[in-house]
Amino acid sequence: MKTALITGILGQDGPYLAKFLLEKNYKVYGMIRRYSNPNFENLDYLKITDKIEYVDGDMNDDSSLINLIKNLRPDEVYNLAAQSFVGSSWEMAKLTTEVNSLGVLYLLNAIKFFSPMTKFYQASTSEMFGLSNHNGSQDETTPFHPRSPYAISKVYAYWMTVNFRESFGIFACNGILFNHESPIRGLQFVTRKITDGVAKIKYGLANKLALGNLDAKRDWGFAGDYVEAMYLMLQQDKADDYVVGTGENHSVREFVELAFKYAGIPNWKKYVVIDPRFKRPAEVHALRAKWDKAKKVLGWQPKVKFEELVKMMVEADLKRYKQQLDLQK
Ligand code: NAP
Ligand code: F7E
Repeated sequence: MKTALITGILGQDGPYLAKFLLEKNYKVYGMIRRYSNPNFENLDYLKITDKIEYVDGDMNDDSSLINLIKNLRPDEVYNLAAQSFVGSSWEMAKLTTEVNSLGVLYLLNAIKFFSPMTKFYQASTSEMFGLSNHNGSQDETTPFHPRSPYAISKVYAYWMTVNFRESFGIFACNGILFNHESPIRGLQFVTRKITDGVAKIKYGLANKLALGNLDAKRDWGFAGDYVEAMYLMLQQDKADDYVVGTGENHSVREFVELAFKYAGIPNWKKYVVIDPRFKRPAEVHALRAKWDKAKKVLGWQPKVKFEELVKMMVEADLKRYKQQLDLQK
């Protein structure tokens, strides 16, 4: 039985990846921080909470990572833990750097010294491309131009991952993933904020949805599809870096329009207000993946299309609020 350690198990991608690996008969260890009351909601949603073995660790605490790697010596480590919200990274630049940059160095060092055969996946991001438009789409050769402390912290981690591969022969891969969403996406990210807001409006629990820049464009895919690409990267003969996305991009405005449409609410403009607090000091205007390498080498491709993704998220949030309201009756 293969073993995998997933950091960031309580987030969005952790549960989807864990489910995927459990179906492949892996023993899955999920790293969680010391909390008096950890939130297992996302794992509950996928019905896998009791199938994972939880281990303590914090990306800010190198000794906890050393202990884990030394004791578990897992076949694969998927590093998904991060301060992942771009919007907060300007206010929390130091914390973002410690978790997203130094945390990766600690993990790589632990692997190098205590379990050099462990394969390592680093959750890199399209945010690293930032302003690098590159004729409208970005691939593995596109130069980085990060626009936020979050993106900068991830550029450090990207290069450290490459460097441990080149310097010490560690099987370390970067998945440069474009935005991926799901019904368990964090509520502050724009897609889930919209679908949650739309559901509240539908049930009369809110009458406004405050957003920032509606013109920003992203290549949005489904998280459930993208975890397969993470796994495939670690099954190759040679470690490498891959861009993962859909090749289509859409604006925040288009997402809003569709979400209101799927909820059956006419005239979205009546509800959406622009609040400058949700605009960023430096915006990433448009991103679109050129994911040919993932298709050619990994044999991977996305399954869920944009319209389907919006519908899936709207329906899930409508169902959540309906269940809550039914319980209150
Ligand atoms: P997420 O929902 O924000 O989950 C991140 C997880 O990291 C959370 O469960 C959080 O734990 C954990 N974490 C934060 N600080 C930690 C620390 N000091 N020690 C241990 N754990 C810590 O993120 P996601 O959307 O699943 O994304 C997974 C990874 O992919 C992240 O690294 C993100 O930056 C990257 N990424 C995401 C996307 C995307 O579109 N989703 C695209 C490209 C790359 P708590 O639950 O305890 O707070
Ligand atoms: O913003 C605009 C905002 O916060 C998307 C993370 O998973 O994906 C994510 O980062 C766009 C931006 O995601 C609001 O200005 C408008 O242009 O959903 P987001 P993100 O910044 O793209 C990448 C790939 C990651 O790696 C990150 O970890 O939407 N926008 N109005 C808004 N964004 C938010 N959050 N809230 C608004 O009200």
